[in-house]
Amino acid sequence: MLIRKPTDIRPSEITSKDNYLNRRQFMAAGAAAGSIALTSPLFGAIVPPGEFAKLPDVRKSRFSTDETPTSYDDVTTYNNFWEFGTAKDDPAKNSKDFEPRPWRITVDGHAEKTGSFHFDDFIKPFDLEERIYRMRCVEAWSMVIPWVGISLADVVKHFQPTSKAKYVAFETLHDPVRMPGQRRAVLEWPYREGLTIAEATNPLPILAVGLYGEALPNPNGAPIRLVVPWKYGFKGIKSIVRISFVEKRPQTSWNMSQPWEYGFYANVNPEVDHPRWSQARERRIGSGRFASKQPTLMFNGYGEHVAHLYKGLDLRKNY
Ligand SMILES: Nc1nc2c(c(=O)[nH]1)N[C@H]1C(S)=C(S)[C@@H](COP(=O)(O)O)O[C@H]1N2
Ligand SMILES: [Mo]
Repeated sequence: MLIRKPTDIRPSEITSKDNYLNRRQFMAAGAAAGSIALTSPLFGAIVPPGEFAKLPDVRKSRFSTDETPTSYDDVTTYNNFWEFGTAKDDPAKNSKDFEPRPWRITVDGHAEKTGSFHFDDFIKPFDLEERIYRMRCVEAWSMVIPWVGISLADVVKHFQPTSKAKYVAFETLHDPVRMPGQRRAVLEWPYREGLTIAEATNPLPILAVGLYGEALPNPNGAPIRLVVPWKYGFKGIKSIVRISFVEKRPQTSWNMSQPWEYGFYANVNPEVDHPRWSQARERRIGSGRFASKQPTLMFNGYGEHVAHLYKGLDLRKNY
């Protein structure tokens, strides 16, 4: 692992976030120069992988868990990202040449502000925060990921949705040339997801633009993806190109493909089995082949922040 001391980081590297994506520097140079550092100024004990340039001006968040983060290696090589293949190690292998730039994000629908923005301009108004979140896949495995992102609630408020906007819909890039998995009809492309306005303005969801202090790696949804820690991982749509404020509940990819298994809400719920398996326990990735499974928590442990959103909903029917 290539790592540097804080003192090895030139001040010129810690600049505004406007152009950090241009700074995607491979650290081989640092290694050649003989740097052998151990901690990062931003992450204390978490040793960043040192592949990309560090993201500047990242604040810590009170919403972070103090559980040990899953290794960078596991986070970036055990993925679901069907645009690059359906096996867990496919995204890392097949997204190597993907260039997440230039990148535009279109914001449309029922909002005072809409438009099409370059990635850098899109994120410029917002603060970067490190959010270490527990993540739970519907396939009964979990990770702890030190994301860096911007608050989705801040983004929603910035665009000023009108009273007609009841939901926020998201779409992934549709480009079978750049995303070879889209040449097969394993899902109806583009990948789609959605949240209610109340969910999208809850303080927890973020649009992640990095992890382990650095720009988001391709297998994790570069350059920008959704992270909703109390929901199953499939809500966390990757490589977003469109955000729409809509009146009707939007279609979502997994609900379209297998409605009898995947609903709109997708809240982590140990009490309701998936039709083909239990959701009561989970395997923490990296904890070893023989590690015992741990219990899954209601709302993935984030109930104090989100349970009120579902008061009065039967969570067995509204899954
Ligand atoms: N566009 C897109 N987004 C996606 C997926 C996908 O196949 N395509 N898979 C989802 C699923 S099922 C999970 S569990 C998470 C995995 O995120 P990670 O690989 O960064 O851990 O991404 C979600 N976002
Ligand atoms: Mo998932």
